[in-house]
Amino acid sequence: MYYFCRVNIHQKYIQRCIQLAKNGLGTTYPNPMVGSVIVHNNTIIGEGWHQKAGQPHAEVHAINSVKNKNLLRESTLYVSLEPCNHYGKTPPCSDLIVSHKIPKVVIGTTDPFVEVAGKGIQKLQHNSIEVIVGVLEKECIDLNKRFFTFHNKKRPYIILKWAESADRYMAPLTKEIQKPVWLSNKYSRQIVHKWRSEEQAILVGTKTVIDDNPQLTTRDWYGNNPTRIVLDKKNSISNSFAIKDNTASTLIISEEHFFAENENCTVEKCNFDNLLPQQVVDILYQKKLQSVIIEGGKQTLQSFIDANLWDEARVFCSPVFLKNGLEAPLLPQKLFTKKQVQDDELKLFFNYD
Ligand code: AOF
Ligand code: ZN
Repeated sequence: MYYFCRVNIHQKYIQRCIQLAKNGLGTTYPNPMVGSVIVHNNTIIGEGWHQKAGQPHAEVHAINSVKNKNLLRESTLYVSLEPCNHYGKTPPCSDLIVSHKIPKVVIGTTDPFVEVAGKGIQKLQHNSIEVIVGVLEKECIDLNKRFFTFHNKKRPYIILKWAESADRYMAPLTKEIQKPVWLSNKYSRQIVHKWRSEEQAILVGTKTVIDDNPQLTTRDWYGNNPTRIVLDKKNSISNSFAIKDNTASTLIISEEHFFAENENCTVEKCNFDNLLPQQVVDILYQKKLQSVIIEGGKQTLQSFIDANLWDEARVFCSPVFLKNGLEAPLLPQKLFTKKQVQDDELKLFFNYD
């Protein structure tokens, strides 16, 4: 009796690399999350992951963790991202692999960073190391979707978030009518704060600031506060709004040229009448922000959808009917039959395959 195994041996170890890499969630930025294992005679003899930008890469930790270094000459090194070949904050991992005479390297995916992109693989091959590339490639790219989008598309990874009623309204028409509890209960708030802590920036329009006076922080979770971005065309948000407090840094994108009075605020000028979403993502790219979560309102969300500048939409859906109100943003129709994860109250849409 035997079982057919769908996962081959390389996939098994790259899967372990991905698992190790995730230990770095939230601490490696602007570097990617990377995991590495070293296998000798079907046994893992070393493991490591990249913990923090400026610190050693995954392969260095994996190699250092091997007790008997002589075994490296008969081992395979697995790594979820192509070993680097440049002097950045740390020296090239490719040189380290060559110096330890590791005969075989299995890689999840190539590195999109121009300093590396294929050069790490070349260096290994030129030193007669057997290289296999592309094991669980999709999973390895997905692990670092922000890093890949930033380097390949020259813009941050863009997540849209909103809540809507069963009849697709975002809010009642008048502020006097309270939003139903589900639109903002303590559980949805906590998950939203967790999401915020995973991104480098959070963006809203002027109306959201003036209507809701949000803080846009991660106070119901933990981790870093993202940089707050507000589209404030006419510089109409006064210093009394929470978004201008000192809990996090704020970037105001405006048509006006003015100096922010608070030291945690900076201002960037933009032409609001001409392809605003593209100008905004260009500014975020220049500021090296690899991801942004857009939390509204309707006009802002819809402008990014219409410009096709989004990667993921996270929509809280309620069974409650509002019957009237501010209509929810509309995603392209094709997505409703495409990839969609459906939960009772949360739908996820992806703008890529
Ligand atoms: C690897 N293994 O674990 C990571 C890699 O400034 P540095 O020296 O830290 O280099 C950063 C770049 O190196 C980063 O942009 C990415 O291309 C690669 N990251 N490479 O072989 C790792 N974190
Ligand atoms: Zn490296």
